[in-house]
Amino acid sequence: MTTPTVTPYVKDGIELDQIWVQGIRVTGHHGVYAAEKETGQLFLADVVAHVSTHGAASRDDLDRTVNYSDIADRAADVLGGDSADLLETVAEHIARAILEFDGVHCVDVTVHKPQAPLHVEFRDVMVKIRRDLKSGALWADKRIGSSAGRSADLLTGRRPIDDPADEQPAQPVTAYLALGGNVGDVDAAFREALWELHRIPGIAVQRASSLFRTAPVGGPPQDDYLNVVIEVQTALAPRELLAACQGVEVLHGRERLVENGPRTLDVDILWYDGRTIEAEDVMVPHPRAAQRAFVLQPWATLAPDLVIPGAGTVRELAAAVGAEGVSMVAAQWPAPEAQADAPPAPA
Ligand code: PH2
Ligand code: MG
Ligand code: MG
Repeated sequence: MTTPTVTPYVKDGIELDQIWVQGIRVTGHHGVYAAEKETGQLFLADVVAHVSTHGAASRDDLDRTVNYSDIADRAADVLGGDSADLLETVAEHIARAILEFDGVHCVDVTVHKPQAPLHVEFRDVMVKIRRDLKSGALWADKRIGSSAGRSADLLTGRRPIDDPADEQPAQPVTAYLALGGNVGDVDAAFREALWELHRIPGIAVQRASSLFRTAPVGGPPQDDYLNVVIEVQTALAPRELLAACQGVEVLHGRERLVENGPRTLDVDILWYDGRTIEAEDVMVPHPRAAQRAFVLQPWATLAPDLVIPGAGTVRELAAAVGAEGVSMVAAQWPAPEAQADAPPAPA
């Protein structure tokens, strides 16, 4: 990550010091579109608090400075809190919250929305603001959010874990995702989705399975699906990875009208570091993966020896469910000629 410089803030003729917290990462529900509010996506914030650190340094005393862990908590509370339409609003709320800390005279806040629903390829969208006490004092009486009981661990910078679905891995881990769809140019949507996933901070797409055409399972009468399974390396917690998958679905205009109904793009987590997670919103391994030929047949071309906790290997399960209704349409996917502009090398 490149570290930009931040123009010093001058108070009483003296440049203040800066405390930085970069890449605070939370699933939020901000956006103009209803689907963004409902599904959520990744938001990131960078915060620079302008303070004088001389007093704290001379006495080596945390009470005389601003605890960066508190900065991170307040920013995370706003990112993950009440949904706003605009990034501008989110940035403003973070700035107000940080200015409430004693000793902070000015704050720079950048809010990133790398999965914003745009019509073109892009890397990131961000809004950057500077607010100082002169402007911030207006809101000093407004308390935003609460960080009660959510202080980060000072050594690791991570929050204490009260839910395994929020546990960020110490090192990137392997995960498998299933892609499916049966509306529009699904092959193109899959290839775009690889890019969209790959450019999310904390996800690196590694390999793809063969591509399969599959008869619809469940739901109303509908067209055949295309299905593929991909392998990623991820530094995201399971719930963050889910939000990233759902954000990519939103980019492809996915609407949830009928259960198991036709869709432009479905992205499901199949497997995450061999873990079992049973939260209401995050189930790993995918609860129906071990019964579905449209998942297992592609998966068996990518990771036959992988063990699905509590079920068996992908190869065994694929053999057990059989291949009725599913047929390979491309052993090598994305097609070799499409790979010049594809991010990952397929299997
Ligand atoms: N996804 C479903 C329901 N049914 N059928 C096929 N063939 N492929 C899918 O991806 C699929 C499905 C729910 O996600
Ligand atoms: Mg899904
Ligand atoms: Mg699904």
